[in-house]
Amino acid sequence: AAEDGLNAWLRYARLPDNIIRQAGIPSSIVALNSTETSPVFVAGLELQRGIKGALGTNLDVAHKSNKGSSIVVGTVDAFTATGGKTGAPELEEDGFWLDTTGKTVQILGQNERGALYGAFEYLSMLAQGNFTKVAYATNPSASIRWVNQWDNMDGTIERGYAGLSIFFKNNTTVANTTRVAEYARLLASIGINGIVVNNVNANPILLSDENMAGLGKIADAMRPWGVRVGISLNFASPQTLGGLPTFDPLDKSVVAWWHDQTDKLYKHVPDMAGYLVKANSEGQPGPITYNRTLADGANLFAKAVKPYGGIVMFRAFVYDYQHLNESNWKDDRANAAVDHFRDLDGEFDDNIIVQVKYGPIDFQVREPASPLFAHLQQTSSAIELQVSQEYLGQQCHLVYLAPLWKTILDFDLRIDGEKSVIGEDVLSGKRFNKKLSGYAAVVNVGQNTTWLGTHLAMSNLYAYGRIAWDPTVDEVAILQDWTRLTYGLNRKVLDTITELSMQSWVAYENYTGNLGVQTLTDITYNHYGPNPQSMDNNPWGQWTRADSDSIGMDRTVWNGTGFSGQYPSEVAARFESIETTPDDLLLWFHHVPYTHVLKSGKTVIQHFYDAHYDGAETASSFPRKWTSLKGLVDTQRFEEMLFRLEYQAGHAIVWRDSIVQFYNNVSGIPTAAAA
Ligand code: GCW
Repeated sequence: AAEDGLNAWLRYARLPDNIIRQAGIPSSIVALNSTETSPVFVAGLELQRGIKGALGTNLDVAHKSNKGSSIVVGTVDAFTATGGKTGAPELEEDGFWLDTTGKTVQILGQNERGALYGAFEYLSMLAQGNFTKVAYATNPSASIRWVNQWDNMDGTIERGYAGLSIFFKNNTTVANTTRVAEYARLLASIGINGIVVNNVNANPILLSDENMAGLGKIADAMRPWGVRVGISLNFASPQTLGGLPTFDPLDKSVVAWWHDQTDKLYKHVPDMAGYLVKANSEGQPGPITYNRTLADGANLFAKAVKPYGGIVMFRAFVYDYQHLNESNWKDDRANAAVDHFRDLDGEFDDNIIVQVKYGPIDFQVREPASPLFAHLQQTSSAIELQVSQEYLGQQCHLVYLAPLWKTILDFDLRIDGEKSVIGEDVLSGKRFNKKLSGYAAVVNVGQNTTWLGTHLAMSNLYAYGRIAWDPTVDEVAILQDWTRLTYGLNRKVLDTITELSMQSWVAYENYTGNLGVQTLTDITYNHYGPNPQSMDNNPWGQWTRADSDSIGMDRTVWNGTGFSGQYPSEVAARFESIETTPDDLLLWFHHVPYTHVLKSGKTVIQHFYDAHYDGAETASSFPRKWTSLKGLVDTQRFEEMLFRLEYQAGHAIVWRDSIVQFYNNVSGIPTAAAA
């Protein structure tokens, strides 16, 4: 069973015989590359494994075209070089053509990575018992589809909820890279092409000679799966590790030191994807220490990796927690990213991508989209999502995140009055004509055999990859693909997991923080459990400004922090006024009395009360609904999930009562309908 867990959605469980009979697939596999470490070679083996598992048929893998009917996987170029004829159109990088209509199944990639993705897509169909004849090309929406691990060198993981690191221990890289390769396989199956393996709060020790060699081994394990490795850097390394007197990014010795480190890294990892940098945020060192700009800092690394084709993901999550003061009505951490980056547009080298958290604060249960995307017109950008449920129940609560991400990706920023939907137009690079753009997600898998600590949490990783490939994809459809691949074809299982998952984010929002007030979780330490009192007077700038008669952050231009003015004019005008701000973001943008009447007709305070009862009620239905799957899901997963869902139902009550009581005490307004 542990092994099944590690296979996640790539279990290839045997289909029922009556379904297998309809398969009608070719009788051999041809993988058009015989180099064992190549993605196409690996794709051949994966096809063999998947078909054996799902259909019970043993197919041989050859590496040269044969005359009979076969499943051919390779690049378009390799295929046509052997005289193959294909209807494949011009493909983009990592794209592929899948044609199952002929006697030969064609899985042809623009590059080898694309061919591997095509093989996974074909297998996904087969494993779901879908033998429809198809012929289509698909290309990724964006070139950057990465995950970020927040793994520390000592083997712990920041905001990791699934055990210790699969990459590091005792300040070195692990010797056994089996799990690393298995992770790469999962990532490849959802189109992920890059990974940053260490925490953005980076330990310079990763740059020791021994660890660079270890990174080489990690990259070797992931390369066959088309996943390129990158690392997070600590800005002060020239001083703390290199022994230089300074880490000023414009100092010649510092520049030389970084170039030297980069050259050494590329000896070990010749295809290293690049660097990720968190600078001048939450105590991390950065260029501002020397009165240099963030662009000066980013450009230093960009120049070092440029000759190797590497890129720099530079995080926009920059704010100074030592200077936020709630007694100042105009202070607002939400302003920080745009304040820091607005004037730097145009100053970044072309191999730099500014990586922007989806909302202006920090992975809250509901946030408006970051306005920074509208200001990065000459600069490439990527969105940062979080598969790790840091503020969203830490994998102890079922929260399917795709619907939350969609509220951001589907949002139209109306930049300069033109359609500028974040996923489709901005992150695709189309709006500002960028080749480098896309997605990063904090994932934090660990040694736990479920990868994320609990079975259903993996739908989030799966959905992330599918959305990065195509942000317009339907969140229910991808959830159901994942469910069939992970739990089989039983209709009741499918319906139940769909129902629970699709209710889960709404429920979580209901029993945690409503109306855009943020998650109301503990902010000082672990970001888990109810702690509304910690949401004010903290130095982190995550405030609600709850007093005895009113609540919410006034982020208007006319009377507040001015944050709403960071959006392009149409959107700014909408959020500036209470009338046009949607209820679910009301307290994000406005400070109102508890008795303020929402568009729904309820008062703010009554909405809080009712939502908490509703949310807890929904959560309490989860274990009951899951129980109805007894016998339809294997015992281990059935029991383990039931345990989690029962816990969630109980914790939702704790949440409900804490929040209701807290606001009842603060406001003195009784709950009208809750009883
Ligand atoms: O929200 C905070 C997290 C930190 C994290 C930081 C960041 C890696 O609580 O743990 O540090 O965000 O994204 O840099």
